Amino acid sequence: MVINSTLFSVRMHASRDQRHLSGAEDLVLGTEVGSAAQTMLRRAWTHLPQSVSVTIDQVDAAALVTGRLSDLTLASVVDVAAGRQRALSELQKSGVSLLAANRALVAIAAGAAPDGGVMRGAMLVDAGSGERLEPDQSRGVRVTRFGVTSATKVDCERLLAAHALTHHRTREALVLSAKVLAAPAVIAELCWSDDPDYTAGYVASKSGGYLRIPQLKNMGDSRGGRAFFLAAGSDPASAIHFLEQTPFLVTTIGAVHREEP
Ligand code: PML
Repeated sequence: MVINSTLFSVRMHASRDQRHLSGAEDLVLGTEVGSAAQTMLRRAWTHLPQSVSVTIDQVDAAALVTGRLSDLTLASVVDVAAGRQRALSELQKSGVSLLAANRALVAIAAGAAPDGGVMRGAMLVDAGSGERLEPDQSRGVRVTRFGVTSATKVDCERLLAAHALTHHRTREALVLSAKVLAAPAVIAELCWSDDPDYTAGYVASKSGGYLRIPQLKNMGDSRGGRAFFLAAGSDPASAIHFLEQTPFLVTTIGAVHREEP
């Protein structure tokens, strides 16, 4: 892809009874908008939605930031407790205090929205004090306007498949976390899925890359979410602006490593 061509952000959101069911996001050339939207609609339909919205916006070429995927390390843990312990120690290694890491982990495990539900966006957490910094604790901060070039997507899928990582969630989370880690003041991210059939999650950090942890919750649990940790004392405004508005395109893949059990 020629990066100075016009790009469009394509976003899908599917819901039922005001509850989020499925979402997708890409940054594509004008000629790819139709097929990107169709792929997203196909995905939305598998969730039997009541309402689906697809939003298409031309992005500001002058503001485009490009980046690389983090290296992915496959952690080996025996159960959820070990997975969560591993996440806490990885967050501490990346500069997050134990207090902040633990608060975020407990909040995601309990349902981080004020009503105990799953947030659609992410929590913003002060990496020192553990204080929640997002302006709206139900909505959270939504990372949008990001994607990956088609050639890089193919390379990434091939690399991940060689390590038996074939679920779209892994590639999409890697791409999203590349944008998150490029945001001003963000030092790390903790995430696991709210899909009750998907127990994997990750800690991504500027220093340690993307640590994929296969068990961060039990099967059948539909609580999950994301926390972005900001360097202690930082103002969240510029991180929020970057995450929600700045177009970000991944143009290079990273490597994959496997830890010995
Ligand atoms: C989500 O978007 O539902 C979270 C996905 C976490 C992916 C973890 C992985 O497979 O590496």
